[in-house]
Amino acid sequence: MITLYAFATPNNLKVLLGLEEMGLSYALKPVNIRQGEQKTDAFKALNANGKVPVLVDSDGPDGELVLTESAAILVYLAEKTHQLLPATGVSRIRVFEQLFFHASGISPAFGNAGYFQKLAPEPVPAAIERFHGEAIRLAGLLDDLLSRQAYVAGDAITIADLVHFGWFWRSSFVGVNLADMPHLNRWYETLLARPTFQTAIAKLDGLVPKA
Ligand SMILES: N[C@@H](CCC(=O)N[C@@H](CS)C(=O)NCC(=O)O)C(=O)O
Repeated sequence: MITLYAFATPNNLKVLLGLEEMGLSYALKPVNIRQGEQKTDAFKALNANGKVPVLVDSDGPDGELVLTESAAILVYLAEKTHQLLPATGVSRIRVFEQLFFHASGISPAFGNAGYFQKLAPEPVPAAIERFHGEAIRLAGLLDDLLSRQAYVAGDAITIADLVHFGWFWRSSFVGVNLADMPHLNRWYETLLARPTFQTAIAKLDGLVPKA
């Protein structure tokens, strides 16, 4: 039995996309981060870092497995199901290249670009220039990569596409205009059209309580 603790944000969408793409059955437990539920003692017993997503697999390799970090969760699920991650060779390394590029580059730049433009209590122009500029530059690298191949790690969809998609799903929050990047836009629209992606997005949206 797989349980995913999550809320409607990019890092959580990444894991939901994986669960849907891999055809796994799972229970979804909302953790409302707008109300601070991720900072309760009960939740921090699952993740001392006080963040979602957290995956609990009662049928892990050594018994119950509690796992944090969206990219690590996707690697775990891919290896469990033998899907979306080549078993060996350069094509496998290309997936990890993109996962690390995402975790060290795209994710912090996009998160901070969105924060300083939309959420910061006061304007900090230098921070906007730095993080928004970096978000656009990194998206441009992906646009160039996708001018030569169908997916970010090669010719087949992998978990690397899922992690990048999570943040491009929030590109308007970040201020990255996909219309300016034709190859990235083609990739995004192709993924968005997949029924599994539509299901994951609908389930994620359902985690936000209706006003
Ligand atoms: N590196 C982590 C980041 C997790 C993360 O930042 N989660 C956010 C939501 S996208 C969160 O829980 N924020 C609430 C908080 O920091 O209090 C991952 O990829 O899973």
